[in-house]
Amino acid sequence: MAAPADPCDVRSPAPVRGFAAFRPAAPVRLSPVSFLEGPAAAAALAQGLALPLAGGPVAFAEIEARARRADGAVAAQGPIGELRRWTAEQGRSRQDEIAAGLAALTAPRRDWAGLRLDRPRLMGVLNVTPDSFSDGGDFIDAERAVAQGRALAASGADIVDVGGESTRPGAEPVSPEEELRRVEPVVRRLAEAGITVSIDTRRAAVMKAALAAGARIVNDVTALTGDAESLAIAACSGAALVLMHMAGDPRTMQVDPRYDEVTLDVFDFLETRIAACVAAGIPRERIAVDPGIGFGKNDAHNLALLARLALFHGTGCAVLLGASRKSFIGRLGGGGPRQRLGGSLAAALAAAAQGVQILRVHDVAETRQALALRAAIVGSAALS
Ligand code: HH2
Repeated sequence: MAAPADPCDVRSPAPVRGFAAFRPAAPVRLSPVSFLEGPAAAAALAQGLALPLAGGPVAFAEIEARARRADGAVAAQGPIGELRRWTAEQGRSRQDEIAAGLAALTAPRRDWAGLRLDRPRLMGVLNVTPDSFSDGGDFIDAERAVAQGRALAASGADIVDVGGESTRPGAEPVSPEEELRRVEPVVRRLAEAGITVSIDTRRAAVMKAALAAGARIVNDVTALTGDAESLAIAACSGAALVLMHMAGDPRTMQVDPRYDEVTLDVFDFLETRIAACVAAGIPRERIAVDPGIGFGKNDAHNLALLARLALFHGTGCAVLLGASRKSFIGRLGGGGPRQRLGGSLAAALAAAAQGVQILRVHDVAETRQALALRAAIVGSAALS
């Protein structure tokens, strides 16, 4: 007769159980769940039943703890009090690990790129490319790109993210000279207009020129691994950074992507890149992390990450999400790249509910409206 199944043998994304039988043998990652806002959050915080997520305003009342094992992951879920009781019964190093994890999840974030992170901030997408999946060719002309950047800012973008190379699946790289020719005048003119500009590039030469032209943020889909010079440039520039996870290279990344356990793999990669930045002299508060939706991920991977975005607050950094108009929305909900507003808004609202601080979106006015309504509703939820 087969041995009875271990009650804690839970392979992600299977449902998880309480902490009683949780016996991890690897580092434990903490993913907040049971999110609260408005008066309900205030009441739960006052009673010690919840903790603030990255300083608030979102709070969380439960934790899902996850650890690797040879065949996937083990997990346990329960109220914060249950995690605390379980932790008190563990050895010293596990206690220290959980304390550090909770501290990273709850600590208020410093301003990032001059922006307070007490509400979701919008990064408007501006692709100065002929071939981007979402707006390719619309803004390849510098005049039109600058006008679009101004329009994004006028409709509520806190940041305009300027890119000169498509990183859509299957995209061919462009030369650094061509990328620079596309983005430099656009960055310069938007920065001169007082707009906070981010440069979306994986090339050190483009970062350097864009920063000299007034960009304040480096957004690198390779998390500063794509160019040997980029870490040093990011370190000495003082710019804010976005470190994104990508599995492989845009040309091939969607060919059968595989992970041991996607959320833990992405988390560990980002932690490694943060450590490299910190070792290079970049303070953690200058870094935002991004799980990289659609970059070497199938639909199940994307959904697992979207369902556990709050895990990434455990890096202690701001969290950024770029789900806008991406192809998984079309596969799950229908519609070509320009008919994915509904799905993009759904992803943005789900991210806001998990305390994500920066949303990279194409449809700034619409996202702003959705977030304003969401904030009004959760803020006014009466306690009765
Ligand atoms: N997605 C794209 C490009 N840059 N940067 C971050 N941090 N996060 C993302 O999710 C992200 C990104 C791809 O979207 P888009 O710019 O619209 O398309 P393309 O790469 O085809 O230009």
